[in-house]
Amino acid sequence: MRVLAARAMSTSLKDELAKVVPTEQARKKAILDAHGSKTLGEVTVSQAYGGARDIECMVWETSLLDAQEGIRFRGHSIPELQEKLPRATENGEPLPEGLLWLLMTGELPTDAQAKSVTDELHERAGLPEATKAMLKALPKTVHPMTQFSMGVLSMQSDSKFAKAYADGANKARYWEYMYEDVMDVIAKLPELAATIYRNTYYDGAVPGHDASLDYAANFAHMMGFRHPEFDELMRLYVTIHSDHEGGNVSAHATHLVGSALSGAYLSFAAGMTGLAGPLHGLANQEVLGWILELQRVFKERGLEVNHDTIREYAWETLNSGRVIPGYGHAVLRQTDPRYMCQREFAQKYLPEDALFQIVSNIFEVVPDVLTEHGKTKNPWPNVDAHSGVLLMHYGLTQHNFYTVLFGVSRAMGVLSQLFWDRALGMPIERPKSLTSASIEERFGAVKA
Ligand code: CMX
Repeated sequence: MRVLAARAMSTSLKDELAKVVPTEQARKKAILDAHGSKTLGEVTVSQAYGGARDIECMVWETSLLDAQEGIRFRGHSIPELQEKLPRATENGEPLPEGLLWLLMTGELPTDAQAKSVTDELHERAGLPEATKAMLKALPKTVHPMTQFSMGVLSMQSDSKFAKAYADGANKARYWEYMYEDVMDVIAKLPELAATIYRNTYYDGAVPGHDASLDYAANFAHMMGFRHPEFDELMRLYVTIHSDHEGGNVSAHATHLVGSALSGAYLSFAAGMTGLAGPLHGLANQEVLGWILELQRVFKERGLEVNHDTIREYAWETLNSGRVIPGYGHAVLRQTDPRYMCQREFAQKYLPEDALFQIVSNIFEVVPDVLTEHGKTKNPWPNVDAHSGVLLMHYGLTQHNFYTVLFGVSRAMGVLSQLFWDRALGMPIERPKSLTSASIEERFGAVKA
């Protein structure tokens, strides 16, 4: 009854989108009519070989990254979101449900609108029995991220978009079916992730879904955590990891696969297999591994943790041909604001934590080491350099699970955009590729 009352008071997300979609479709048409033939820039041979860095060739509505300032979600920086989005507690962290409203509609929600998203996600939650059975049957040695992608794929037969397409849906209505899939996937992820967590590290018993809690607190609860500070951490975590414009691997993979009209389950699973790579989302697992190894080696060698010993350890890593995880970025050229807000969380809640002290020491030393090393274009920490220490503090110690948390969050950004891809009628992606021989033919062969 409580849920129904809250819904009646506020506009539902789908009703709001029904108003916004035609406006945005008209806007896209106007932009193309006025500016369609203008150039966004040139592409060099280095960029073709170099991971398409900085080539502006994709439209991504939900967020935009500035190399110096960091990410803005629909125009709002992270500190602004912390101030303006609805929260569960006074002076607490933003509710990810409010962020989802913002990402989808472009407007900050009222408390009632955020609550309507919370309620809608609760109503759509629940894993199919076949998914639970499949996860249970997997060996505990299967990496949690592999389980996560498999779990998402296993639910694809419930795709309302795929069914509507098979039934001959009109293109003009794609967005309605995509909305259904997007909300269903986001709603089911906390239980999927919690089931993987409880199966892999415990006895498989998952605490029951609690619809009286917000999305992040219920997620924490289903993993087996009941600590108000951990709930706040999850709210912050799910909010800040959600989106990082369109070119990163998980976002681009979701968008690319979706362009073939694969629905939200197939597209998001593709994004998650990309997030599972160590240069992308798996870096949060790698960071914790690097810090714990540092602790182990220092203990073995009888070293104390200080700037000199950390500097030496960082050089050992670099000299052995490995990267320092959590540092560097393809686009950012400053400390990631997602790192800074996690640091502020640590300063507020766990200033004396031993691992936090190490992370702070690393922050004071590694940028100088990487600058001296002279290779990386950005010596500053990214989002992954901090999250593990916060999770460890509250007892989430299994660091090969960390990327799954990233994945739950990332769904909000990449699936909001997938919704807009269909609403705006984005076509199948098909950039032009070249061979080395074709480049030599065009510009001249050179002696190797
Ligand atoms: N440690 C050591 N070397 C690094 C480095 C780091 N943290 N970051 C970059 N470099 C090296 C690159 O490996 C590259 O070396 P080569 O020329 O030998 O190939 C050189 O510096 C130039 O790289 P770049 O242009 O500065 O960075 P890229 O855009 O190629 O790569 C990234 C970006 C994030 C993959 C890279 O900085 C990296 O590997 N960082 C460590 C892993 C990490 O933290 N990833 C998480 C990123 C955030 C996320 O997606 O979740």
